[in-house]
Amino acid sequence: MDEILNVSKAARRIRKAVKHQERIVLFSDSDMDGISSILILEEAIEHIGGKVDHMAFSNRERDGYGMALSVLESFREYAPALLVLTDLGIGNREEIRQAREMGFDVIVIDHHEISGDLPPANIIVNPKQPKDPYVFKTLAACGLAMKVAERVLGSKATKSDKDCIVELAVLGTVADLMPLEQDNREIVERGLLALCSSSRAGILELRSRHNFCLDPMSTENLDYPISILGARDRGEDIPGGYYILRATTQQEAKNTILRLERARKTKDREVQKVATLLKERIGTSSPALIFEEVKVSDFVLLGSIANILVREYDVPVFLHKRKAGASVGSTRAPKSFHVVKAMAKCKDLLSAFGGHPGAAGFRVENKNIEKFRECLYSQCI
Ligand SMILES: [Mn+2]
Repeated sequence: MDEILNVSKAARRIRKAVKHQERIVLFSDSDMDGISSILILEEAIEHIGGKVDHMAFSNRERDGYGMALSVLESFREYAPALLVLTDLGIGNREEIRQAREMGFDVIVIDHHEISGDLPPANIIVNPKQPKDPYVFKTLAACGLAMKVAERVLGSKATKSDKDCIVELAVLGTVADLMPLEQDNREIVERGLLALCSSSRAGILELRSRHNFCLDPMSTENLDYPISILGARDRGEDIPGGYYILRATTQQEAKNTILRLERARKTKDREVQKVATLLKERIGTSSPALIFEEVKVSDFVLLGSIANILVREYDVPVFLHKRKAGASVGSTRAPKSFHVVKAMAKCKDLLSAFGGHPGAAGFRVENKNIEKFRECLYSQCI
């Protein structure tokens, strides 16, 4: 069976970087899929005797969608180096062009929809790219990172090495709501078993607080660990989920878990409150599309609020938080509506956008908001 395009090539390039002691920089989205992806690669690199020199996670509220130029600028001191982007990057044409100019070799491991030309990265792993022969297209980024990491480890990888990878991949795959079929089904089956026999301190501590290894094992049991590990950690450069999964003792993991449990409760309250306010605002009208400015403490709450509205009204939902100059937004939609294609039709009005057919993000200058709204509406009537 065909392999996903460039999986082996990416693995060879990473091995080469380790062998020649090149500097390695990893950059990822900060959600569960991104955290899983970065950990899978970092641990594979360490396993073959290498090290990651710098690692960072995107801050969507501050930097928008993908890799911002300001973020790239903060990597400059590491060039020349191998820069690996996971769970983002497929839309960062200009940023990757500049990264190459700075002296980075760039690998993009991303599963987001491709609109327009591919970025000028050295190696791109994304089954959605035109020439990719692989039949199954809907792996999470961590599923792709897993395939690369398994190649990095090579034939010497033991079952326990592979378990360490797949227990991370199941978390990102389930959190990213990937269809649980074919490759993903295998990741889930193996991953649940691996999680439930894991010796990772953070996993043991999570299990001791809330046993998610019930019989029968099911992805629904992962709601608790994912809600903690995938919590967007406001103001933190490195998300707490990363620290929990890297912790060497349960006590070390516990401190972060307690902090994130508190944060989750506060977040849930705010999500419910704002969703209720919006429902009151929309009332009993039956809108073709919901497009609203929302006041929230944190941009990352928009996705959860939009999910509630999609369930309630069954129409595409675009929510944005206004900031000086530009607004950042999050969108969710029922299956019948492709949000990335819809935004692509309005792309001249947007400074950035990208994501999946049913869940994506955007950044729009405040002066263009009304036109953007009209552009979307015109596609819904
Ligand atoms: Mn993802």
